[in-house]
Amino acid sequence: MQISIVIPLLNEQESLNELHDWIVRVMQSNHFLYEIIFIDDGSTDGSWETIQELSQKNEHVKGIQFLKNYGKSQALHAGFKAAQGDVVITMDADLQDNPEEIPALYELIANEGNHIVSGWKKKRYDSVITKNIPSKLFNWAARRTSGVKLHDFNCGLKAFDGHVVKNIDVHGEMHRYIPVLAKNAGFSKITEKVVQHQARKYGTTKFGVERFINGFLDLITIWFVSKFGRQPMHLFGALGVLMFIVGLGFALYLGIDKLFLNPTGRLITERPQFFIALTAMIIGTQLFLAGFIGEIMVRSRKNDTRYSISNKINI
Ligand SMILES: Nc1nc2c(ncn2[C@@H]2O[C@H](COP(=O)(O)OP(=O)(O)O)[C@@H](O)[C@H]2O)c(=O)[nH]1
Ligand SMILES: [Mg+2]
Repeated sequence: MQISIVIPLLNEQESLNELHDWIVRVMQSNHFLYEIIFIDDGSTDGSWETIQELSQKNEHVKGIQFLKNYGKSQALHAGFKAAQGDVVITMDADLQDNPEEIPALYELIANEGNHIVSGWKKKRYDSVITKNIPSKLFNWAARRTSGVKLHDFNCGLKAFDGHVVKNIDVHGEMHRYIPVLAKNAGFSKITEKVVQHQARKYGTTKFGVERFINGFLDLITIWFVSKFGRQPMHLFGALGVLMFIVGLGFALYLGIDKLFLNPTGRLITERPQFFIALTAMIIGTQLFLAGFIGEIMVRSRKNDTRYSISNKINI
C-alpha cells in the first residue's frame, strides 16, 4: 500500500461523492496503490450511508464511524491507527483541499525523505475577519512557541511518513499541532508546500472563532507537556524546594531573632515575615506534592482509548 488518505468528517454528505470521484481519478491516473479511510465523527446528515455506498462501489474505500461526535483529533487518531500506507495523507472532506496535490506530496515524503509535509494555503478562500487575520496571529504564536517553522498549522492537507502517524498520540484538539507532536517524538524533517485552496462548495464551516482560543490554550499545553510532561518533578519539585527554602529562611530569622537577639520585641505573629514564611512553606510543600503526584501519574499511565467505534468497513 503506497498511500492512505485519511479523511475526518462531520456532516459533509453533499461533498463525499464528488470528493471520492476526484481522489479516485488522481489515484488511477498516477497508478497508486491506495486506500481512502473516511472517519465519520457522529454525522447526522447521512454521511455514513454515503460512505457505505462508496465502499460497496470501490473496495479501496474504508470507513470508521463514531457513535457520537468526538472531535477531529480523535477521528484522525482512529484513521492513523487503521492506515496501512507507506505515506499517509490527511485532507478535509469539504472539497476545500485539492486532491491533485496528492502526487506531489507523496513524492516529497517517499522520494525526498521528509517526515512531514504540511500544506500551506497561501491564498485562502475563507472569510478575512473570522479566519484569515486570527489565523495569521495564531500561526505566528504557534511558530514562536513550538519552534516549528510552518506558515499554516491548521491546514487539513498534510502528508506523513507512515511511521510518524503510528508514533504520535493525537487527542483533545491537538490536530492543529501534529507537526509539533511529531517533532517532540523525534521526527524532525518537517517541511511545507504551498497548496491550492478552494471556497467551500457545500455546507458551512464547523469551526468558529473559538477555535483560536482553544488553539492558544492547546499551544500552552503542548509547550508545557513537551518540556515537563515526562518529568513534572523537574519543574514543580524545583519550584517547591525553592519556595520552601525561602519560607524556612524567614522562619529561622524570626526564631533566632526572638530567642537570642531581641526577646522582648514584637510578637512573632505580629510581624510580616511570619506570614511570608508561612505562605512560602505551604506553597512550597504543595508544589512539591504536585510534582510528586505528576511523576506517579506519568509512571502509571495506561494507553487509554477515548473513542468508541460503532462500525467499520474493510478494517
Ligand atoms: N472528525 C471530525 N471532523 C470534523 C469536525 N469538525 C469539522 N470536521 C471536518 O474537518 C474539516 C475542516 O472543517 P471545516 O469546517 O471545513 O473548517 P474550515 O475549513 O477551517 O472552515 C472538514 O472535513 C470537516 O468535516 C469534527 O468535530 N470531527
Ligand atoms: Mg473547510
